[in-house]
Amino acid sequence: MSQSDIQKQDAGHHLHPFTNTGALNKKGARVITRGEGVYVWDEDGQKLLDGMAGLWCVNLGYGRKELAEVAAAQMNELPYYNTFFQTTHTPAAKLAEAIASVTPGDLNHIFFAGSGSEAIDTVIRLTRHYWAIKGKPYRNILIARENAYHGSTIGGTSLGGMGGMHKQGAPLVPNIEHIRQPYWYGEGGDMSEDEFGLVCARALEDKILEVGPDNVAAFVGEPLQGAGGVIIPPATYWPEIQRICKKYDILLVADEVICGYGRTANWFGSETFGIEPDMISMAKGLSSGYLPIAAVAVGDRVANALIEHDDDFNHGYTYSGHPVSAAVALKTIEIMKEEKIVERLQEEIAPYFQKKLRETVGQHPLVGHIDSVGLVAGMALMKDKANKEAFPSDYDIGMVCRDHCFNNGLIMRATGSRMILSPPLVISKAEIDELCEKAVYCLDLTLESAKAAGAL
Ligand code: PXG
Repeated sequence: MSQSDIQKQDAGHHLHPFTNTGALNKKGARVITRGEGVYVWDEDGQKLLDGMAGLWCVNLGYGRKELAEVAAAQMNELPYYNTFFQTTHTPAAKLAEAIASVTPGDLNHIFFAGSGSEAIDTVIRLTRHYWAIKGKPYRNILIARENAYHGSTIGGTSLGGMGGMHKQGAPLVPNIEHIRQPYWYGEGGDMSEDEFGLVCARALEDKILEVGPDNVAAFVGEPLQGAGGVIIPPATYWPEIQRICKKYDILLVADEVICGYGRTANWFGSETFGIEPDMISMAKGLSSGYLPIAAVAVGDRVANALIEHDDDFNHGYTYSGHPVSAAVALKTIEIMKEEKIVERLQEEIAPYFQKKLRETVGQHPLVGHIDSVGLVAGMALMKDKANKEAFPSDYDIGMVCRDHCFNNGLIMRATGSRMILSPPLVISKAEIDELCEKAVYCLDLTLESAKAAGAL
């Protein structure tokens, strides 16, 4: 197959993230050229239903003129100014207030960053700095979970629990510990979901006691693990985590880079799972992915300590609160309110998605289990679902399925042997039907491929 000019330029000069670049260069990257609603098109004119909303972010769908227009207007008015030296600007101030209007509890103080990874670095520095202000600098251990994703900077990599990432670019940031993940279908054995949730949460207490309660700054967790495969914790998990954090006076941080802005059919996953965090990190859906922007919403406890402490917080980014990104994020929040995106999800679209997915994809012989909430789902592909037997590790069933999807008009992401869906929140019922129909067809093709390869 001959490569297009774009593919050749790309192969010649572009180092892709999380990619085996040498292997990709040989076949050429798929070139995506435009998007509209829940669809994108590639260079060959193939229309793809984007079941991943880009990378979990294009929540309002592609082609939103209002977002493009506010960006252009802001670029003409003030394309850049910083928020460092006792200055601010209208988009940053307005956006801080708008974010505070949708965050739960007392998370009313907003620190801006450019990406989710930067927001996580802010979390690491701010939680440690808080305890230093409080006269306890030794409280600097952060606890997170195995198979968590918290970004790809050295801070995000260290806090995340992805083994493959830890191996590259080490040594990592010190004083970060990990506990087991609450993946009931994969690791729950004979335990009930509720029992397993408690066991996994109590791993936090064990870790706190192991390292010493007075050395721990914070626990950080995604309400549901997104990049880890859409691992949704049992109902008992978060209340127990909350109880343990309170007992030992440990800050609780919800990393809502994926869950925030409607993904779980509430503004924030913390509401869905009953978490009362001291901080929330957010990005992606904040601007519907149209421009890079992220933030950490900080509750009164930490914010007041920072405000009352008469000294600079020596932290920030050139693009903290970037005016054009902030204007687009502000418009995104306005559209979400005006179009009642969250209400529509709660009342209509999320229940429809869940039901349809279970009645179609869930019945497929390859699909052992579906984890889903709101408009996000993870499906475990199994060799023998009745006996819960997984595919052998040398057969990458997820990649086989992902390729069939891509070649047949559907974007579905694979994490190991789990297939992931996280479509734009504006998806219609008819588009959900189309998504499920395509997914079943591609699963049929996957089954045939697995048989042909002798993996079944
Ligand atoms: N926290 C969470 C929970 C995330 O999902 C980040 C932090 C980092 O955000 P930035 O903006 O720095 O990428 C993320 C990002 C995947 C995938 O393959 C997921 C993410 C990023 C890239 C790929 O599922 N999540």
